Amino acid sequence: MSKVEWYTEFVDLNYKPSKTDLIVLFYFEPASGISVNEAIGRIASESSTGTWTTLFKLPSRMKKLMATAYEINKSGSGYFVKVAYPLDLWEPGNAAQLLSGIAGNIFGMKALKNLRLVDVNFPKDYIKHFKGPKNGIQGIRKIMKVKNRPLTGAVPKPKIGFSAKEHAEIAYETWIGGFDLTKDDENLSSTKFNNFYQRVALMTKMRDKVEKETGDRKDALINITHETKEMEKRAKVLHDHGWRYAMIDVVVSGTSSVQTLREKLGDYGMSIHAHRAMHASFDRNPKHGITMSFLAKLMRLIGVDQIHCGTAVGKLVSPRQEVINISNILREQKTKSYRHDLLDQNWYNIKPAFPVASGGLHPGLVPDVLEILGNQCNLLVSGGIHGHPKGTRAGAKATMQAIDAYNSKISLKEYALSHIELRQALEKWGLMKPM
Ligand code: CAP
Ligand code: MG
Repeated sequence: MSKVEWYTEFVDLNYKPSKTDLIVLFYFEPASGISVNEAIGRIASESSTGTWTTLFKLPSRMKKLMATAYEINKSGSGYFVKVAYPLDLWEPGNAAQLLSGIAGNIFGMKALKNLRLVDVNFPKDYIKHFKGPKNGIQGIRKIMKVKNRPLTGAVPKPKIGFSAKEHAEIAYETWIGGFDLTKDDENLSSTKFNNFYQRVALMTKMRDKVEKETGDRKDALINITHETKEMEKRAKVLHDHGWRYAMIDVVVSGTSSVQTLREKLGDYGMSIHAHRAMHASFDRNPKHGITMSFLAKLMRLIGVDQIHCGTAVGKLVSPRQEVINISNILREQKTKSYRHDLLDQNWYNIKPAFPVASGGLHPGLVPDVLEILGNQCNLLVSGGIHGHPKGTRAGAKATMQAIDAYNSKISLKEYALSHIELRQALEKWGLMKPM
């Protein structure tokens, strides 16, 4: 039978990528009966110009658009492979089209038992078509007037069910306890018991009250997630009420709406807080899906100012090395490659973004998280303040005391001797790591 497949034409183990190639690192396991070469040929082919069979007509210019699988490394029961993509494959500034290519059909190929998109190196000529964060780390610190410590925030808990009035009252307690931010939860948008527009109005009154009482900058991560036109409308309402952030659930909203809102919020000078709800549906399995570090990289490129990175010690799965990788990708101007988990990345003029540690945190875990992330992060401690024996305000104070203790290089135990709210928090939770 004549040769009907041409996958192996997408493999060249001696290929040297050009500086304009976009490089993708995949982990894969071939299905039984499929050779490594056939597997990597399929990955490179199906994510660029190929299909399953040789074609009647193949204009010679197509060769210039073919991806090339060029470097393989064995790892456990699978392999890592690097694939180089000619830049002309990718529409400038179109994140959704990139995902349709490198994270599309290839995940469904029968020839692969597992496939994981690990990381991407974006060349300068690709990066230059994206805005990156509007304010970034330095810009946010200037706006919020917070210098050398993490910014702190909390979500009212239970995560949904409060009226707009109750929500604003809890925000007041959170802010007066010393926190910078009050955050909507990922599943709060506008409900009959907590209408978005009413919440904004009441939160604005409370913010102005606390800013007057404390002289500190206070703000909120108010969730505008919805259909894109409504998101733009809600962004304008936040801007008109003097808010400096908007929150978007970026995975469920999709890269296209995040790009649209980056334009709109950028015009208002506002920062984007990116919640990553649904990420664990594709990043948790170490053998299949898409890494959180790639999602974080793509979101920094599009232009969120901060995104959740996990905690390594909290209630949600977030391996320590992954938290470190994500925070490096978000904060550094030049990310160094690490084993097979990370490719080099020069960010050129793209501003750094804040990693956000959240999920099962309480004052007793603050040193563990700051050990990993340092002060250049956001700490969201929600159940960990609203569950304090003396309530929200005391819980926020206890968390701020734990941060001060860490930065003064004093143990929590010693610091708690002279700080009652921290002592009360340690009496309830100690150093427990919630499951
Ligand atoms: C945390 C949280 C956050 C998760 C998100 C929640 O509340 O508000 O959404 O942290 O996870 O709903 O669970 P607690 P991640 O502080 O009370 O746990 O940050 O890993 O994306
Ligand atoms: Mg939440």
